[in-house]
Amino acid sequence: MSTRKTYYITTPIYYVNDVPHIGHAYTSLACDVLARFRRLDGYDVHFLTGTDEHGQKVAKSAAATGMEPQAFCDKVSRNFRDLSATMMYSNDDFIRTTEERHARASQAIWNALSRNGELYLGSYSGWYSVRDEAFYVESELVVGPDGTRRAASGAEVEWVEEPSYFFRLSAWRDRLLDFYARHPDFILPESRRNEVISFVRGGLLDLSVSRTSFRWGVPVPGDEAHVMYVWLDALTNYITAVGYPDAASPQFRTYWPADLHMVGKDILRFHAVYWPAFLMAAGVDPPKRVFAHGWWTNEGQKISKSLGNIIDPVSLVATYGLDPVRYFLMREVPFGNDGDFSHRAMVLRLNGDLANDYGNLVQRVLSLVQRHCEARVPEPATRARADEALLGDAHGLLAACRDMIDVQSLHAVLIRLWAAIGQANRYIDEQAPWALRTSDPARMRTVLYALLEAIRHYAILTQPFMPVSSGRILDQLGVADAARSFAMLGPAGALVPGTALPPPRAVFPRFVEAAAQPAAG
Ligand code: ME8
Repeated sequence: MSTRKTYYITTPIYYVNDVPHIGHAYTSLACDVLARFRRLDGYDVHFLTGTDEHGQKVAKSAAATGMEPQAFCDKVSRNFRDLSATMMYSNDDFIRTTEERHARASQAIWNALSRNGELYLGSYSGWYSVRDEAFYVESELVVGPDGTRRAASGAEVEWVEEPSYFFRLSAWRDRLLDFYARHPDFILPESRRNEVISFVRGGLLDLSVSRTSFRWGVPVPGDEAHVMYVWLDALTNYITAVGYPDAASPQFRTYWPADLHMVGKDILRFHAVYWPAFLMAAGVDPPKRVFAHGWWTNEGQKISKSLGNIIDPVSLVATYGLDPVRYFLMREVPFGNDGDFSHRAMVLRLNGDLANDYGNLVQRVLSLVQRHCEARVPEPATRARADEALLGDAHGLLAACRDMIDVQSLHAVLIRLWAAIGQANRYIDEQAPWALRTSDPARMRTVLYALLEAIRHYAILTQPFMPVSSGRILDQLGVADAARSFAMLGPAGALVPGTALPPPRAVFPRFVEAAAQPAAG
């Protein structure tokens, strides 16, 4: 078992009914940033993502293509794996719910629930939405002008009557409320926590946890006419991946309970109500936190297949580059809020924050060092007050960023880092090292050294967000791979005067709009 601090973080497992879009890319990206940050900060991280492959929705999508469900899942799941590579996610595992390890874990949690008297056989008659894979009571539905009932999500519902096992969720109301009270930061952001608490306070109905009208799922142990409800199966992935039901396994003991389940706000109820109830009922500790982030729209419109406005992360990366896309998604919207993707906003961030603020700073400093310090890290003399202020700020960044990472305030980390970059830009303008070349070369070297050191801090701390570009900056500063962790911030990893530096190359090119095609004729 690891003696280091551990951090187990998960994305939702995505349905294989669809190609990955910006929404999926976003959730996984947030997790990747958090995982990379914790790794650089010395944690033993386990970062899990994967695909949700059972249930009626996937079965129907497979049938529509004429493929066997498993072959269909294999094909679509591959797209999500490929997305990990495109976006450079650093996940340690990729789980698929059609894997053998998962059938074993799902049946084990079922057996634990059954043993503990938490399940009973009955019959479900009520509304079901295949799109949401959720049961709804009449009062949750809205009747549209055309007379059809829909869930609040807009999904169509159908009437279902079938034998079903139920989980005694109604009996968990007070224990859940007590759990939320004892763990005030189990659900973030706080507004979402309040929504969940008022939902649970309103009373819970027993939950149907098996289906009999189709076969694409994990068979219920001992009653194979039933398959497990896809959400019970899907949520279990988080413990499958760390070795459940082998609770004594080193992996389970090291990583469970998970530190963070990252989800979109659409699936908070499943994670913050059903999941802790299932776990406590099965005798397993609940996770430490569920964070529900907001929803992306495209140029002001809801993203949907039927509107044909799905944003493909692969083409986004092809257009703007990987790191600019990663930066934009994490910076543009306060993490937790809804956000809108637009080309204009993307270009503003790319040319403003990246090319002008960060890129120019690095380029200016490295070019001066190249020209006036014989392409070597200069030897600093005694620091002036302005140098102390610049470096003091750089040295304080890690503690500030950590506090924000602790509450998943990802945009705030970038705002803080760009405040530092802004300070460095003002410092270089005020100190004007280019003007000191002949009048006071020792002072010029001190200023450039302070700037190189400040940039080293920024580049180490931007690594979780922009791994490629930050790496290129660190290459140009002559920082060895082993000296890029957070332990090397501050004086520990200070640049060594005399180190030879390669010729500078711009890291953040400006985005130039393709010239309009001349009109024909
Ligand atoms: O719900 N904006 O899978 P799913 C932001 N299989 N995030 C978005 C988004 C958008 N427009 N669209 C999707 C499922 N997402 C279940 C999960 S977990 C045990 C099972 C993201 O493929 C967001 O994270 O429908 C949302 O919660 C998730 O994709 C839903 O993915």
